[in-house]
Amino acid sequence: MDLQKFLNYVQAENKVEPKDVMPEDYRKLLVRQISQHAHSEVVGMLPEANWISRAPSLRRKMALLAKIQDEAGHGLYLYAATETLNDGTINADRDTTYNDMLAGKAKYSSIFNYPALSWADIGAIGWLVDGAAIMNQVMLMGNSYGPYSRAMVRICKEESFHQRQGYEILMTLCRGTKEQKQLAQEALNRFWWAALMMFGPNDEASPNSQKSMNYRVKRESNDALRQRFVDVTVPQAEFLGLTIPDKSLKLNTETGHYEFSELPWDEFHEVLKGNGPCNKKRLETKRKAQKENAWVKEAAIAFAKKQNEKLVEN
Ligand code: BYC
Repeated sequence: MDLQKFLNYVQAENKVEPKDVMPEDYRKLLVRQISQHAHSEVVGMLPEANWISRAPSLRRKMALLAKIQDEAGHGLYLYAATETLNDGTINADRDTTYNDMLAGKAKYSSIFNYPALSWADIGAIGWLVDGAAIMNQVMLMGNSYGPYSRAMVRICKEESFHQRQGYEILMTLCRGTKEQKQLAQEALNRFWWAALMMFGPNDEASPNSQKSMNYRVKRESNDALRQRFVDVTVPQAEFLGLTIPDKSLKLNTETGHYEFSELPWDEFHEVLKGNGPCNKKRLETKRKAQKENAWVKEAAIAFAKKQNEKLVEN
């Protein structure tokens, strides 16, 4: 495999497809990132699912249910995209990657290790978490691996509904009573730093960035995307009448960008090590669901086998 030829190919904006020859470390990087992305989608359903039965109206419940179902769909697209990278040397099938996550060997986004404590948190998740995810995923639509890039196009369309759903919940709370507005402010306080950490470590502390950029998986750096997110989100908070919980936040009129405080990186590393507020609970919930729902998978496999046998007979 001529590495330089491959780099020239992806850097000229060509797409790599599953059966194409590709460097082993490109394949590995993709399996790591796409499967972790898939895990984030399915673990990300948990904090919100906790509020389905407590949504304040039927309309809110329907919108939340639809959003959570979308996340399951995103997980499916992404596990399917990961499986296209199975080549006999790297095992990228769904059971393997999923079990790596259940065993705590594979990561999922740090943000889903925080609890959703009030209804306003559901608004903050849509506005900030889906908002941050869109910022990252719009960039990923242009990544060099065909199946990942196409999955991103579809996912981004759905994410923009999710973001608006969250913002609208907060807009309603902010136009409500003093207590409702206070709930919205507390949700922003809880989710602001955790949302900024979704973009990953600072560029100089990001071991995967350089390779990922060379291979055109990442198109922009962690810090560049984080800055863009802050720049678009601060005016949205002002419109809601909420205060970003960062005393150092200020607009630099020369650059046109907001300057903000250093992130709480110790907390980020603790969450990645499994010591966040909900890491253990999230994995326990997923392990329990896998055990209790194993019969569904067995029934689906038995049904598919029967259908195949019928096809062969005819
Ligand atoms: N959380 O070298 P770096 C959603 C890890 S779900 C946990 O910068 P990279 C939604 C990183 O993996 C959408 N781990 O890495 C669903 C690496 O460790 P490994 C979620 C993190 O890959 C339901 C190490 O730190 N979006 O929208 O170049 C409800 C060093 O980092 C995090 C995605 O999954 C983190 N925040 O860049 C609502 C996007 N940050 O793997 C909403 C896809 C870093 O070497 N992923 N790490 O052991 C990416 O774009 C990139 O993987 C990242 C990190 C930007 C996250």
